[in-house]
Amino acid sequence: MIEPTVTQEMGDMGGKFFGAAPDAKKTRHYYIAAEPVLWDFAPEGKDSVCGKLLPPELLLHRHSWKVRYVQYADANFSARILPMERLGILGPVLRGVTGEYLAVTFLNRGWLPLSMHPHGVKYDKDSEGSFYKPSPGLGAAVAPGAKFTYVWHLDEASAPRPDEPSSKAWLYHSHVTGEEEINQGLIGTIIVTDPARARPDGTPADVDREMAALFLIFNESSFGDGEAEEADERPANAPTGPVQRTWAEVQEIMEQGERHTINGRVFGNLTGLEMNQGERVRWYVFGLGSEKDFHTAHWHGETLVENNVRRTDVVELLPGSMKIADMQMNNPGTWLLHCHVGDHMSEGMFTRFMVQPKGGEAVSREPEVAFLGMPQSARTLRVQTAEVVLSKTADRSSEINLTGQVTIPDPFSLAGKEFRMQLGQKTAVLLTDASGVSVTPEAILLVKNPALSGNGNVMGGTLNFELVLKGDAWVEELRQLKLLREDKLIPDASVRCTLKLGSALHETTVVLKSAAP
Ligand SMILES: [Cu+2]
Repeated sequence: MIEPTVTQEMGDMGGKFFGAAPDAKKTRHYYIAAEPVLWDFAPEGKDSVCGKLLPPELLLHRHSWKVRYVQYADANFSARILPMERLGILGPVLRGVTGEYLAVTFLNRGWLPLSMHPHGVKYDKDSEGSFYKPSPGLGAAVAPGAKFTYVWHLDEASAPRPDEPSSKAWLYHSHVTGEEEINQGLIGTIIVTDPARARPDGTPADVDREMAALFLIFNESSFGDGEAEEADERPANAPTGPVQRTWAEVQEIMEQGERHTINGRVFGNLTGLEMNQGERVRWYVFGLGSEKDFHTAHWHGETLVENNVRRTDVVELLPGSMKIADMQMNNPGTWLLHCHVGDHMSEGMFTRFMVQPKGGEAVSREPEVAFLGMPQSARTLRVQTAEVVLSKTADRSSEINLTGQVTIPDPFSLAGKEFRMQLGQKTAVLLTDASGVSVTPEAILLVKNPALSGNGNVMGGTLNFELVLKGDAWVEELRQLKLLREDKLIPDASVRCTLKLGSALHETTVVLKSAAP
């Protein structure tokens, strides 16, 4: 058991870079907590790529308790940022341009000392986030409940060289002990962009979209490498006691517990890899894990240029690899992305990416934000549809139908919690029962979480809802906001929407659409 370097009682002793606060104008502040999450390796519950059932072992053990890096909107650590679907288990993307600082306030909500250790960037000993002798820094082992602000400098030595692509990605991960924390899911990435080749918002100017893919075999067997090696040293037919197992038995158990993932998902269950024909897409590709983790990422349908040097459709990855490959989307369709190592592929290390044809049907749902870790993706509330039904008959009232997502502390009990939605100046206050339903004369709320359990606990930090705002008073509010003209919505009508849930305030802009007649 490691003695923490920072405890809750000490408060946040970080925030410095070699003894001084970094220049505030050049600093981007992030709030990241490590939190227990019940992770689902295959949320669809099937292999829709091959049209098959999942293997029995996986069907039985689709979920595992993981500890993940979760981003919050501010220092209150109450409003979670909605994770991007395509990142899967990867933590929040932290980014900046060369010369900037990242200040990362880390809160450990796990049960063991944890840390954040970055690759590539410049840090002093306290912000290294790694525990080893002699004299580990303050951020080396943050105790459960404790906070520490790491400061990392995106200096020249962390930046892309002129002959490299305009942005590069580094891994960060917990590094108190090492491997087990990565297997827990404590992994994320830092993107550094060359300002000479960046847009004003700091995104690389020569690409239109970013993707990230981590190839990693998670070990869910509860055996570490130690047990496997110990069994290795035993003669094949040595007598085994109740605890001692033969090499073959250990191998069997280890293999049953392997999850061959891309971003923590298996058998095509990583979704959100959507792009458009004509776009230039940058892939940040990573490998991590142990001696079985040699992977060959292979894309169907398109080729890539790796690191500005060679054209390929396979990127080789060893544990700890961080590679960049650019793809010009010329070939619309749905294509496979998989590891080309035979048994990894058959164990589920594959998914699909979608290239939408130009001028074709729009994607069925709101496409994800093009760049990773940008403010417009840092949302805690997302309203996916907002339909306005304007009734002209007396027997039916007008209504606004909303569907959306909001993040909540994990786990969270719905019963008796106020759901306070404000549109313009008008507010609906709803108190749900344990089944997630609330009905008032002015609104109906339905919480739609598959994991909603009998006592009204929502797991997983994301709450999906349907909300009907009933009555002409809501339409009157839209009229006050000048969003109606001659009893029709004006084009591109949008309204500010805030939701208070518990102590957290969530905000977003909602684009209103007229319901089909
Ligand atoms: Cu592989």
